[in-house]
Amino acid sequence: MRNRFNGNLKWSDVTPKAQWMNRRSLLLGAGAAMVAGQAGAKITSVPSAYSTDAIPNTFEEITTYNNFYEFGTDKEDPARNSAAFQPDPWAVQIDGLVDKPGSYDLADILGGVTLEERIYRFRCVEAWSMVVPWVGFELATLLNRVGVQPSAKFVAFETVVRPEEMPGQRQPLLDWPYREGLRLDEAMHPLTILATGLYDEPMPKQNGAPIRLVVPWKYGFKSIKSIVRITLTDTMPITTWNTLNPREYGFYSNVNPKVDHPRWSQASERQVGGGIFAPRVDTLMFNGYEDQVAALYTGQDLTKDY
Ligand SMILES: Nc1nc2c(c(=O)[nH]1)N[C@H]1C(S)=C(S)[C@@H](COP(=O)(O)O)O[C@H]1N2
Ligand SMILES: [Mo]
Repeated sequence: MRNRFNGNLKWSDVTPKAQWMNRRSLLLGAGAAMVAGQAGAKITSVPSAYSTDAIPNTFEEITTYNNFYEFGTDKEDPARNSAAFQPDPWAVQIDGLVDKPGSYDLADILGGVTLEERIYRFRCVEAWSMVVPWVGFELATLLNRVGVQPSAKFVAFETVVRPEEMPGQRQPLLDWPYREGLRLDEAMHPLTILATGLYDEPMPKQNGAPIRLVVPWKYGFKSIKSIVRITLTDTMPITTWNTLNPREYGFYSNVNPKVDHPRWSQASERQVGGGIFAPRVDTLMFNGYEDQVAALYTGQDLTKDY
C-alpha cells in the first residue's frame, strides 16, 4: 500500500475510480446534481518530491474534523456552519516591507504559479494528526514576486473578518482577526506553502477557502486559514494563540515530542481515521520533517523557543 505513493504519483493516479466517484457523491450529498464548472471543478496540479508516502486521510475525514473557530469550536462546526461564507471573489493585501505592496486578486496570484500536490503530515497541538493531499504553491514564490526588502525579518498573516458569514466571529471566542506569523527563513522554506485546494478540488470552506497557509513541521494552528493580509515586518508579529496563552502556545510551535504542552504530552498522537482501537503513534521531531528544517533552528534552545 505505502509504495503506491512512491515515485511521485499523485493520489488521483493511484486511487481507484470507484472510490473517487463514491467520495465525490458523498461530497455533493446524496442525490445532489453535479453542475458542470461548479462544485467539484477539478484543479490541475503536478506531483512534488516534497510529498510524504504516507497514506492520505479520506476527503470526508479532512473536511468534517476541523478547527476553524470562525465557524464554531466543535470539530463538526466548520463543515456545518460555513455555507454562507463567500470565498470568491478574493483578494490578498500584501504590505509592509515589500517593494510592490498592494491588493492582489487571487486570480493574479495564481496566474504566476504552478500548482503542486503536496501530501503532508499534519499535526494539531491537540495531539491528533492526519495526512492531507494539499494543492498549492510555495509561499516563497509569492514573496519573491512582491519583493521582500532586506530589513524584513518576519511575515504576519491575517484571516478575513466577516461576522455576517462567519457565525463564530459573532462571539468573542478569539480576538478577531485570527493572526499568525513566521520568521522570514521559515516563510521562505520550500515546505511552506499557500494551499488553494486539496484532493485536486478548490479548498473547501471548512479547510480555509480560498487560500490558507500550510507549515507541515509546526502545530496546525500556525497554518492560518482564509488569508486576506500578508505583512512583512522587522518585529515578531502578534499571533492569536500566543497572545491568548503564551505559556501554552509559543511563537515557534514546532512539533516536538520532547516539549510537552503544559496540560498534555506531545510524545504521541492519535491518527484521525484510525478507529477507536488504533494505538497512538510516536510523534516525530518537526513532525517528520527534521532533515529538511532542523538547520533553521541551529543554536536555538527549542525548550525555550517553543
Ligand atoms: N483562521 C483560522 N485558521 C486556523 C484555525 C482557526 O480557528 N482559524 N485553526 C487552526 C488549527 S488549531 C488547526 S489544527 C488547523 C486545522 O486545519 P484543518 O481544519 O484544515 O485540518 O487550522 C488552523 N488555522
Ligand atoms: Mo490545531
